[in-house]
Amino acid sequence: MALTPELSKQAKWKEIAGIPLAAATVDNWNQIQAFKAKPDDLLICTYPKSGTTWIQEIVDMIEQNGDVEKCQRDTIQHRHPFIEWARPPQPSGVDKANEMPSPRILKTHLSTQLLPPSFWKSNCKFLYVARNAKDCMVSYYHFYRMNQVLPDPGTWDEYFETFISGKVNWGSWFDHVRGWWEIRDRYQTLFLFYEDMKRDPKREIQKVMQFMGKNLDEEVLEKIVQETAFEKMKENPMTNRSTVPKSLLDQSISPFMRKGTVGDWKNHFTVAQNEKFDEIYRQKMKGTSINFCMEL
Ligand code: PPS
Repeated sequence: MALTPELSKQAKWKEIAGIPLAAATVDNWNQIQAFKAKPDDLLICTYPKSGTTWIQEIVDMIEQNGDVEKCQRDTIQHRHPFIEWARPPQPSGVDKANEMPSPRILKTHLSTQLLPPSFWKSNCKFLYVARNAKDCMVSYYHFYRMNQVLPDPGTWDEYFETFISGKVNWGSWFDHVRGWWEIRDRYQTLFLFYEDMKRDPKREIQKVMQFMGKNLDEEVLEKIVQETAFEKMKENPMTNRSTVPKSLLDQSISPFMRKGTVGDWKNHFTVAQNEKFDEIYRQKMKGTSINFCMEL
């Protein structure tokens, strides 16, 4: 029987420990888990839609000492190997990382629970960016709408329930953020917040610079602030995903660089949804000291 588009979309997703992941990632799980991290690796870690592209561009700009041309060498999704990425016959994220000279800068959306164990053993540097759950949910909803490989998110009300249940790609926001927050003092971790990056980008970029062991002039720092601003990155073909075919990302439905703001959740959540979400948040995040800013 031929698969309908819907069924063929679903067939592309499997689970590991109850966490939905791309089927090709799950099929490649042994290679991913056996990945050999090195002590001088820097791993960019995020829950999806938390500012991954933004922090990647910042890290690359710092690494290239503010040289814009060098940052134009490739699209952002190809500059840092994405550890769990697999789309045969293309080389996997692990293959690309293995080919990369050290010191390597790598990327993952995996939770602490699923991270290849060698990252812990090698005491790598972790750069985590967290975004408040409500804006993350909104951004992920629009990404599900425009991403032609992900399952149909349904209506906003339907997606709201799916997100809360954690049955989205890479799993529960709550488990992800809790996990990385809890390990931050035991490993070399810089834990940043999307909202702080919006409020004071220069200060947060300075933190990244120090964490990377770099010392750049004030002028270079200012340039990085300007080049990584939302409006600049929205127009930059190396960061705005415009090179990805429409059959994968349909930006006429919703642009990848959509709004880049804090508090867009207020345009989506009903009063009842907000109350329900706050209650679930209290339960799921009970006992953690993490604090999110919900509006600027
Ligand atoms: S992905 O697909 O998981 O890699 O997406 P990710 O890059 O993590 O998140 C996409 C959201 O980040 C916003 N974005 C930015 N915000 C502020 N400043 C800059 N420079 C920036 N670059 C990307 C992007 O617009 C998505 O958020 P929403 O709320 O959907 O606009």
